[in-house]
Amino acid sequence: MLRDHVAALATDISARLNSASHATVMEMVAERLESPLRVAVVGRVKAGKSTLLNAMIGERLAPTNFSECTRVVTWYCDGVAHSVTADLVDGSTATLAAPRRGTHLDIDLGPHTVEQINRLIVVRPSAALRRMTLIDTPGLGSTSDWLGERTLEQFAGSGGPGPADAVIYLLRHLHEDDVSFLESFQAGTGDPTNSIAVLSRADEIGGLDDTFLKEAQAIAQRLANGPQLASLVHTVVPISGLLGETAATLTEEEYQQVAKFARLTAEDLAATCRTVDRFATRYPELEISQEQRQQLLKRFGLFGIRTAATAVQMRTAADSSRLQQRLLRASRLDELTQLVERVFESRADVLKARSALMMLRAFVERDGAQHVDLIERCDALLEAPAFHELDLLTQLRGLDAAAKLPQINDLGLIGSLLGEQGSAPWQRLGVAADAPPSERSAAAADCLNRLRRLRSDPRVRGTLRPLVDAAIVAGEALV
Ligand SMILES: Nc1nc2c(ncn2[C@@H]2O[C@H](COP(=O)(O)OP(=O)(O)O)[C@@H](O)[C@H]2O)c(=O)[nH]1
Ligand SMILES: [Mg+2]
Repeated sequence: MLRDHVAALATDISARLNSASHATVMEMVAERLESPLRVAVVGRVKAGKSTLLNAMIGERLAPTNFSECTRVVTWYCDGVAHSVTADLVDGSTATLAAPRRGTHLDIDLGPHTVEQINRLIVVRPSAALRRMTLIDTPGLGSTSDWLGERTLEQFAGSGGPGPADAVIYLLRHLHEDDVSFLESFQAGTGDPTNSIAVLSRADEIGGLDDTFLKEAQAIAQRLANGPQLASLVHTVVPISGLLGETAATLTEEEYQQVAKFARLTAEDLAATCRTVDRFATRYPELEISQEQRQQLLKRFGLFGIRTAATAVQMRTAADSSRLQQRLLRASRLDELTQLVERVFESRADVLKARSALMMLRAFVERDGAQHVDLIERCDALLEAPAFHELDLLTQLRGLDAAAKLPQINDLGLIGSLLGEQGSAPWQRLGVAADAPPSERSAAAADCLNRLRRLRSDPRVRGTLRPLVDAAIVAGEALV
C-alpha cells in the first residue's frame, strides 16, 4: 500500500536526519496519514465560501457576517465534544467561548486579535466532518488585507504543500487571483485532480427566472474547458450555497413567512421578486414586517424566495420538510457532494499519502538538502501509478463523454481497476468486501486476462491504449 511506502520512507528519512527532526517528521507524517482528508474552501472575498461550507456541514457554523472570525482560517473537525480553540502565532493555544445564537455559532475571540491567531479549530460531532475536515479561509485578493496574503502563503506558498489535501475553489467571475492561487496549489500538491471549482452564488446568475441554471451551467462549462482553468481543476460546477445552507437549517417560522408570499398570483410574485426594493415594500397586507423581509432576503435571496413561494403555490412544498427538499434541489449541492465523494473521498488515502510525501520532500529539501538520495526516493515514489490514476480516470471520462469509446465488452474494467468505484482492492476487483484472499486472487487474475485480451484488440488504440496499460499495472498490483 502506498501509505506504507510513505511511512517507511519517513522512517528512513528521520533516521538519517538529526534526532529533533526525527520526532517532528514521524509525527507530521503519522498525523497526516491517520486524520481525515482535509479539504480547504478557498476563493475571493464574498465568493460564498463560508455559506457553502455551512451547507456542506448542514449547520450554520461558519460566520458569514462582518464578524472578525471571517478573517481567520478556521478548521471544522469532527469530535465527541464541542470545542473551539485558537492556535496562536506565539505557539500557544487558547480555548474560546462559542455560544449558540439561534441557528448559528457565535465565536468570541476573547482578548485575542485576528492578527495573533494562526487558525481556529472548531470541533463538534458531525457525520459530514467525520468524512473530511473542512477548512474555511479568508478571502483572497483584497489588497488592503494582508490576511488574504497570509492565506495564499499558507495554502499555496513556496514553503511546501500546505495543510490541505484538496481544494474546493469558489469563483463568480474568473479573476487572475483565482488562476494564480490554483497554479500555486497545483505546484505544491502535484496535479489538477485535487481541485474542484464551484461557480458560486449561481442563483444570482442570469436574472431571476428559471433559465438561470442553464446559463450558469453554460458559464461553468466554458470555464472548465477554457484555457485558464482546464489544466488546473477537475471540473467546474454551478452551486447556490445559500439555498443549500437555508435548506439545511430552514425553520418552521421561515416556512410560514414564505407561504404568505405564495398567496400572490404567479405574476405578482415574479414582479415582487424582481428587485430587493420591491420585495422590501410591496404587499403590506401580507403582514410581513420590513425586518422579516430583510431576514428572508438574507436567508433565501430573491431567486430563493420566488422558488420557495412558487413551490408552496404549486403544492409541491406542502410543509417545511418538503420545502427543504425543493431548496436543496435548487441549490445543486448534491452535485457537489457527489463530486467530492467521487473525486476526493474515494481517493482519500492517495491524496493524503501524496500530501505526506510532498511534506517529507519539502522537509528534506529544507533540513537535509545534502541527502540527494532521499529527495530522489521521494520523487520516485511520487511517480507511483496511484498518484496518476485520477488523471487517467478524468481522461477516461473525457473519452466516454465524447462518445469516442468503441463498443467493446470489458471496457468498464478499466475504470474499476483504476479505482472509479473506490480505491480499496475489493472495489477495484468488484468482489465483496469480505471476500477471502483466494477469491480476490482469482478475480484479479481474471481481470488481468480480460485486460490483456483487450489490449490486443485492434480497436483499442490512440488515447485508450495507455489507459488499458495503466489498468493492467493497477491489476498486477492486486494479484
Ligand atoms: N444569493 C446568494 N447569496 C450568497 C450565496 N452564498 C453566499 N451569499 C451571500 O454572500 C455574502 C458573502 O457570503 P460568505 O459565505 O460570507 O462569503 P465568503 O466571504 O466567501 O465566506 C453573504 O451575504 C451571503 O449571504 C449564494 O449562493 N447565493
Ligand atoms: Mg467567509
